[in-house]
Amino acid sequence: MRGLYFVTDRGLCRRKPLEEVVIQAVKGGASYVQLREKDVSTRFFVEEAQRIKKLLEPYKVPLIINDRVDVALACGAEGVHIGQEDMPYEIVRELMGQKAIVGLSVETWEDVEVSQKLDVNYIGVSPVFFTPTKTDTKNVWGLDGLAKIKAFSRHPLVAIGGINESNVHEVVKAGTDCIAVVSAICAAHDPEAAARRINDIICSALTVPNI
Ligand code: TZP
Ligand code: MG
Repeated sequence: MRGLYFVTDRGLCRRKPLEEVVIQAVKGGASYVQLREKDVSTRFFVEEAQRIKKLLEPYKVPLIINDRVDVALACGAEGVHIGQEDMPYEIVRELMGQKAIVGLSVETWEDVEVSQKLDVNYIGVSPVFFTPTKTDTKNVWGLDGLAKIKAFSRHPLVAIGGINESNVHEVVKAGTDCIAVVSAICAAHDPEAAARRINDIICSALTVPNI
């Protein structure tokens, strides 16, 4: 896991179709897309996931489904992202298979410790900063918390929460491998340009050529 990871939020998309925002984010440099839906029917979620899976194929960008293993399996997604209250990791792995990307959010230090015993593909450090996009979180890690997790964890880190152009450089420098962004892309007037600016900062902070 490396680079920019775009997480969707249909409510923040400024009346643009979600599919359009996803493609713009990818054109701007997102290396992963997570489809996150909290208020749609299962039928809608599956059909949307199937459409987005097809759209992403030419770009070779993996699709990761938030929370719902059934939806991930139904659309053939490359991965699933689970939180501490979702299906237990071992069952997710069993259902998704060894090749799938399985990410797990960590909200407390205990979550970080427990995650070390699991073969997750990454842990989502959630949230790094306060964010109005998701308020039912336990603890804000801050840059110090992120650096502490980096020093301790054997898993790649995906930092999420309140990250935008103005702070992404310092978040990468604190040690994360990957940056997940919702509103800084979804709610931008030009999501492609916003993704490109954020990705450029990530790539220069990682001191690697643009991903
Ligand atoms: N998980 C932890 S914070 C968050 C999620 C899904 C939302 C991040 O949204 P934003 O707009 O990038 O702060
Ligand atoms: Mg969840």
